Amino acid sequence: MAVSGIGPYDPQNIFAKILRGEIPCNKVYEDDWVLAFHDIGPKAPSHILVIPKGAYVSFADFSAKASGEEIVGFNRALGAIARELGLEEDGYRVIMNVGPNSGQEVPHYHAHLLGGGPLGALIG
Ligand code: DGP
Repeated sequence: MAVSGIGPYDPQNIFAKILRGEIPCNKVYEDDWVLAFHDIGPKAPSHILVIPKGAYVSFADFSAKASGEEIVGFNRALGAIARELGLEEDGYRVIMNVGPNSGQEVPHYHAHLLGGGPLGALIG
């Protein structure tokens, strides 16, 4: 079900459960700021979800409320994961869905990191 990108945070959302270890995931990276794991329904040869450890509904919520340390930590980790997975040479795409128009399904901020093969043009 589509959700608002800025509504109250639901601690029972599926990614909150993954963060608490209540539901398993195929983890690729973890540090103080983020957890990264394989998407359950990959849309590219490599499709990783990178989520902050803090409770944010979406990019809109995160960009407005997270501390500078959290924002830097998240973005540095996102870039490092792409590098470590070998996605930089041929390129990759990062997508953050926010709210109903985007089709955001899980109300915990996440970046989709897509690569490992041609992705097709979204724009242009
Ligand atoms: P979005 O539409 O941006 O909210 O994307 C949510 C993504 O989360 C979607 O690509 C499927 C993925 N997903 C949903 N439930 C699970 C889960 O339990 N485990 C994993 N690994 N991915 C999930």
